[in-house]
Amino acid sequence: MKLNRLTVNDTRSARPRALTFGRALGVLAALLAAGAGAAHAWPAMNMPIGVTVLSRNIYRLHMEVLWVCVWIAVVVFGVMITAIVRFRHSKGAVPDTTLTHSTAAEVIWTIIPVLILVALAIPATKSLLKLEDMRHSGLTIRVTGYQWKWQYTYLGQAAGISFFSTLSQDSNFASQLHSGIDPRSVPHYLLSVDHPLVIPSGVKVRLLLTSADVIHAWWVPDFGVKRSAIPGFINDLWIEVLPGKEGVYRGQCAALCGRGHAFMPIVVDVKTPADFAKWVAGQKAELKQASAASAAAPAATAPNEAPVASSGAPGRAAPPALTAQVLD
Ligand SMILES: [Cu+2]
Repeated sequence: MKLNRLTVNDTRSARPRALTFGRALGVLAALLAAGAGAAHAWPAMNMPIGVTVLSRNIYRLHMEVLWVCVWIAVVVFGVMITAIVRFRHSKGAVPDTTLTHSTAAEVIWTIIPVLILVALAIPATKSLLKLEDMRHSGLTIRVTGYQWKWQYTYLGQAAGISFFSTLSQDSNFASQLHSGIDPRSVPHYLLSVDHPLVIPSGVKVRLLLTSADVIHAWWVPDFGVKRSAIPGFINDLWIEVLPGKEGVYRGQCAALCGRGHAFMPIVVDVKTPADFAKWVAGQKAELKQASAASAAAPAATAPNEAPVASSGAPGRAAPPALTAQVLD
């Protein structure tokens, strides 16, 4: 498009137009800067950075792509606004009807986006490959979804430890009709369990996910992972919580799995490797005690203890009456 110079008939001064053009660019720049700045400065608006190797990797990729998008927006909208303001009809511009095709322009506007996409695809592919790389894990845990609870069965060095993780009693009581309990008074309402999954920090933990009934999904936002637990299939994912980020992290089942879908939260207690080793030793001692007691009196099996390496239906004792009423 050619710009026709202003004619003498145009009596408007150039100053107000210059101000309008400058103001438009200023507003655009301010909006872009505010948007990009907010993504950094206001974590609530952005995706969580997380505490694992993978979540940090995903966040870094997300920010790289965001900045590429910001700069594309600056260039594209900048050119568009410049064209709209400077080459407007009221300023005397007339369309150039002679330019109907330009091979050079087409090559340029094809090659530049292709190069940008290739540049983005390289780190994205690296992250995807990393997500799927299950090698060299230090601990493997089988996770089985049930309507509506999770079972965690440790393999390898912690083999023998297996338990169910169900909604905590206080959330369970408060969730019932006419309970008279204000859910806001319950800490971590619907996000707390009786037995959290316990894992060590600084160790690559591989989770094998499956389900005993319908499709569930294991999702902890701070870990940057979510994967379906499908009956008859084994999916896997890995978590490596960064040292120094020990603590309790919460998530939920992320697949609509029935009436009690909202009542099967996920809680993960991340311990230092030394504390995790102590926890494993304690659990094994309890198991030994429980099996000795059950050998002496089979009816006295501790509640919430599932048989080791069990398959099919869980062998846990009947849950408390209230839990059974709500979650059966
Ligand atoms: Cu579920």
